[in-house]
Amino acid sequence: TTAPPLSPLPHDTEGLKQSIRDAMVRFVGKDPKQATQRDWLDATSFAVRERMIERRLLTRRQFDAEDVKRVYYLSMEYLIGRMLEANLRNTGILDETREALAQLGQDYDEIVAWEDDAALGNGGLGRLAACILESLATQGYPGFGYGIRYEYGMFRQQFEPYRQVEHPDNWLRYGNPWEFPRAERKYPIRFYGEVVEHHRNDGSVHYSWEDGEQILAMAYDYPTAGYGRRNVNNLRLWGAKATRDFDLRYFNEGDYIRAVADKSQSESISMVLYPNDATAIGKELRLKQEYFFVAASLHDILDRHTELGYTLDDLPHQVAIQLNDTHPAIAVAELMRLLMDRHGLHWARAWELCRQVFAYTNHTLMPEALETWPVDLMTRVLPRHMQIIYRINHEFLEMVRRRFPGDEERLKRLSLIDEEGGRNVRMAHLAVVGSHQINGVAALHTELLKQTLFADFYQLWPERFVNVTNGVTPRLWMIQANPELTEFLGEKIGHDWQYDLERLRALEPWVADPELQQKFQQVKRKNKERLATLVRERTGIRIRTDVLFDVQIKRIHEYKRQLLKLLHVIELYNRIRDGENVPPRVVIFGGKAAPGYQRAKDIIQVINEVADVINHDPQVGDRLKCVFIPNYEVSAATVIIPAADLSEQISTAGFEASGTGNMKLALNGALTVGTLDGANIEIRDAVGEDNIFIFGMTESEVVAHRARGEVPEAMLAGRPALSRTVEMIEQGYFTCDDNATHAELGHYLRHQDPFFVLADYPAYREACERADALYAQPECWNTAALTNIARMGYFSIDRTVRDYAEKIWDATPEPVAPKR
Ligand code: 26Q
Repeated sequence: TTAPPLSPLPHDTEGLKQSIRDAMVRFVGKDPKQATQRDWLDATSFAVRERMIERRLLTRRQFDAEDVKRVYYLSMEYLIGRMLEANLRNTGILDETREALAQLGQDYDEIVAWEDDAALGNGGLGRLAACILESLATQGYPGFGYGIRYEYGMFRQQFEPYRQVEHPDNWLRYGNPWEFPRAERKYPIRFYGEVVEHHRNDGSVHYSWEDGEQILAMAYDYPTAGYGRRNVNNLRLWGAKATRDFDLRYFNEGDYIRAVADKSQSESISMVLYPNDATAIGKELRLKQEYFFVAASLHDILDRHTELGYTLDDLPHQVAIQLNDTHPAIAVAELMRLLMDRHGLHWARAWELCRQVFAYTNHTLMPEALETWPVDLMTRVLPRHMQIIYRINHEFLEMVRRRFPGDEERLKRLSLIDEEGGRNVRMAHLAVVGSHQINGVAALHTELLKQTLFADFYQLWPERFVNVTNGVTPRLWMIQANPELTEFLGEKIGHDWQYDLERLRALEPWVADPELQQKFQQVKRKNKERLATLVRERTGIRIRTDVLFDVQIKRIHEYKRQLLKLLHVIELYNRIRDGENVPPRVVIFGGKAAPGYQRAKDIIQVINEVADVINHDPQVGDRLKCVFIPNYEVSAATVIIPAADLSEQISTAGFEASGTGNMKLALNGALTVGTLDGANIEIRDAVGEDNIFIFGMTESEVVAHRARGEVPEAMLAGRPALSRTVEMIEQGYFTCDDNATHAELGHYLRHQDPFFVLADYPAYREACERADALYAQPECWNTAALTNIARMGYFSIDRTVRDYAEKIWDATPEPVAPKR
């Protein structure tokens, strides 16, 4: 088949203006005179999407014509944020479109703000997936995302007035101009049913999976544009659709209402994102979601592979599949099933291919976040997969037995089935044995994986474990979020850093330059004003912009220790009321608690109550403000991060796999106050000890401290200020109606404190004081901040993606056109 020639669309202001006007009539169906701002958003989006899809087809043609290896990223989450501005920027028509809208009498900034965030993810893991896709396209890799088209993304957070309440995120309510529904790309996905054995004449046994229920997975494509290149890749999200069988089954019985109800029941698979980011839940619907998108994606990948004329033997040369945590790990069993039951391969050959294709990224060491599925549940929902998992386990444990004869304990530790407390499938073990490479997301994290969680596997296959330190995309987190700093950098060192972030180093000779520092300070101030406006609009609180902005933005979790920051805030409050001259600051929190995570929700409530007391105390005035910005999301992050002076990265050492907010904040010239955890360690190595405030127990000190088993309360001895703070919480000083929650939280700190908030507090307070002291010397502070920016090159997602390409995928970039 010959592809039709494409007539290129104009990319200048006049041409864009025409396209937007046309789209208003042809797609939105409105006279521009009647159009609302949302209509302008839609019309503009259509004009951009036309230009992207054109490049998408050209990119595909080139990949198809050449013998490229394709990389598939399987992730349950993509935390993308707003798409219009990102697509305009990466397509290279942002300025022209802004001008076109102005000529049409519209304000660009107001228009883009109408778009809902695509919040198809919880936090770090989902945002990393979005950054990786953007970088794959920017660097010209043939890399494609697969995921779920949740109809409801991450819930919206409100405070009523202190407690978190969740509201559904109906982001598709008004339609979505960015997606291309592919009605012809529908795959049937089976659940339940049973496995039938077939005995052939040659004595071989074959299996088929039959009956049960089927639903359809339908493709929705989201083009993903590279920055400064013509490459446009694809993110394919699957939506659940009922099969026609559904109708017939009940229509014949005349039960029409039930038929329609069952239809919508089966379509609920892709209805909602599970809002848990640190605790695995054993819900049947979650398992069905995982299998649903994995089965559809693998079917699609194999179809494309054969359509392109390749054989199964070519699979490892043409295809790499990256598993984003264990959420898609059932893919290992599914590919085995397809290769054997559908394509007739023998076990050994199928297993060889599988192992060469898959690689697995781990994002957590926390036991409660590790996925396991009850064997009973898996047997019922995915009977053939359970069978295959048993066989994988059998072959694997036989191998272990040969290498470590008589070591029964080792077999138990390594088994894919956890036999303690009911039988459960360990998805991480399935992912490890099914992959040729396993990676952690920061140096410390990978070392801990090797020494603890996967120690036995590391002993078997040391060569399979590699580190790939996370990164962030400078396109969103610098160019888009911080246009003023981008311009400032452009004036001083040009624009090369946008493609090669290491080139930020060119800034180093000038970090102490007074003129440059003054400009930097002006940029920060403008960004603070932008944030102050957002804070006023969302909370009614007025904050000054001439003081230190101290920011902790991330999911709420005990191990991330928002409580440590809160104790410090309360101590500052006490010192102000005691008449001490405390340096002024604004403390900003943002982040969501999983709806079922009571402790995290209590922490939010208490922070809000403490903030309310402080913010209304006339004795405090504007020397201290504390703000919890509701509904922290990607679009809010792009306003908060450029305004930050201090970046709070204060997790208990050994618990934060990497962190990526730490990188975004440092890139925008915030100094980190942080523990030696996750990527903080590598950030310290990059920026130097003098340009970061490190404090607290190291990972091994945490282990030793825990082993001593001291009561947390003992940490209060000889610490009157800290004791007073804890007492104020437990005595309900900050609440008028909910003493119970405060008393409970106080008790928790005194008697449980599983993440050593009290033990690390003195060191933390001291680190905050070092920060205050440096902030009092603006030249020193600005030098350190600019040095942070200059040395953040390593934390570009482009470096991360190249590491994956070289260490794991063996993939090479295929740029469609040189940089424009
Ligand atoms: C699992 C089973 C059932 C329901 C939900 C889940 C689930 C969902 C999301 C478990 C974990 C997550 C998300 C984890 C996550 O975001 N981890 C973060 O990943 C970042 C990127 O590598 C790291 O920087 C962070 O340190 C890590 O916490």
